[in-house]
Amino acid sequence: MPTNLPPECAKIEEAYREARDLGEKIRLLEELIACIPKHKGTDHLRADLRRRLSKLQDQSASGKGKTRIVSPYHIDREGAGQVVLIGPPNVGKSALVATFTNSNPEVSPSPFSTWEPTPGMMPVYDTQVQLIDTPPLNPDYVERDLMDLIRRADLVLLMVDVQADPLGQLEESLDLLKEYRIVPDLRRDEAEDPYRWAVVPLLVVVNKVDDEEADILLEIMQELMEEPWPLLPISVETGRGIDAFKTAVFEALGVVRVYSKPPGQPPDMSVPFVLRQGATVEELAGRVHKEILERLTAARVWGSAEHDGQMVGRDHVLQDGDIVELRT
Ligand SMILES: Nc1nc2c(ncn2[C@@H]2O[C@H](COP(=O)(O)OP(=O)(O)OP(=O)(O)O)[C@@H](O)[C@H]2O)c(=O)[nH]1
Ligand SMILES: [Mg+2]
Repeated sequence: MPTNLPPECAKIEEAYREARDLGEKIRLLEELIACIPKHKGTDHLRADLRRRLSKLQDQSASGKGKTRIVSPYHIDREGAGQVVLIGPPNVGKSALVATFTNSNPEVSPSPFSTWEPTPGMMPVYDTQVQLIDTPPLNPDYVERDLMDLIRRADLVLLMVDVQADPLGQLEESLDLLKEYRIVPDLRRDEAEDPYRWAVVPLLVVVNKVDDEEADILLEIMQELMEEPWPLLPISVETGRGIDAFKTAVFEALGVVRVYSKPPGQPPDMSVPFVLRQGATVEELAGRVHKEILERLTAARVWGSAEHDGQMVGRDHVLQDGDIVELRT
């Protein structure tokens, strides 16, 4: 919610958010734009709202508006997990998604260039992780749907710029999340009411650590840091730290890859089943086929069992890289 809008605009804004009818949304957005005082401080906000308006007008012209409006922030989870990339303007969020996934959000030297979330799939090992680029965190205009996306995420990556004021960016971003009752797991004690607050797994990505000179900035950041934030230093531009970044993201998702093998045949090593850590043979069977789950008697496991091909029961806990032959 814009914190510095005149009260009459805030009311229109509220109504705009609540509206589910496209015509109504367009009318309220036009009213909102007219209401906002025109000065330099509101430039970005007004530009952002005008872009939204033109998008809604396009939708209306193409006739899509007869159905309910689906928020662009409702993104179906795909692959090994949904990772939401957030942070202040201009830190390189879109650059990361554009460089390491199959999607291509706009990258720009000027801040506030992204105004809509864009998901892409990032290959990690032999799986794909869903990485979502988002508009910058902006205390003047918070999209509630973005906060909901963050709450639902399997993992949140908060990106800061080592060449700017990374610790300031970190604190400001966390303050904003806290206003919306979201805290990172490192600060779970700050969640006042476990039912209304969301505790999210969060890693801090420090971008633009391009070279040795930038390493010094990173060291300074680490020295000044008062909490043990899990830092992932990278440079999207030069590719430094990217492999370690991908590995850390995969590990933080808390999943394992398991390969299934039909009896008497070699395993299919091309596409693993991705299960949560702690998942059992039974859960794998359910994933492969409902019928297999019903008829499952035992399984042979290569990897986490004491010896290769050992017979295990339904509740054997699988490990990353296991090969499993399900017996029915
Ligand atoms: N030196 C350096 N510049 C980078 C790096 N990654 C991105 N940039 C530049 O930083 C600027 C901002 O990049 P974006 O990806 O548009 O940043 P963003 O976080 O998506 O910005 P908003 O959409 O405004 O929130 C662009 O000029 C990029 O080329 C990096 O690793 N090193
Ligand atoms: Mg962007």
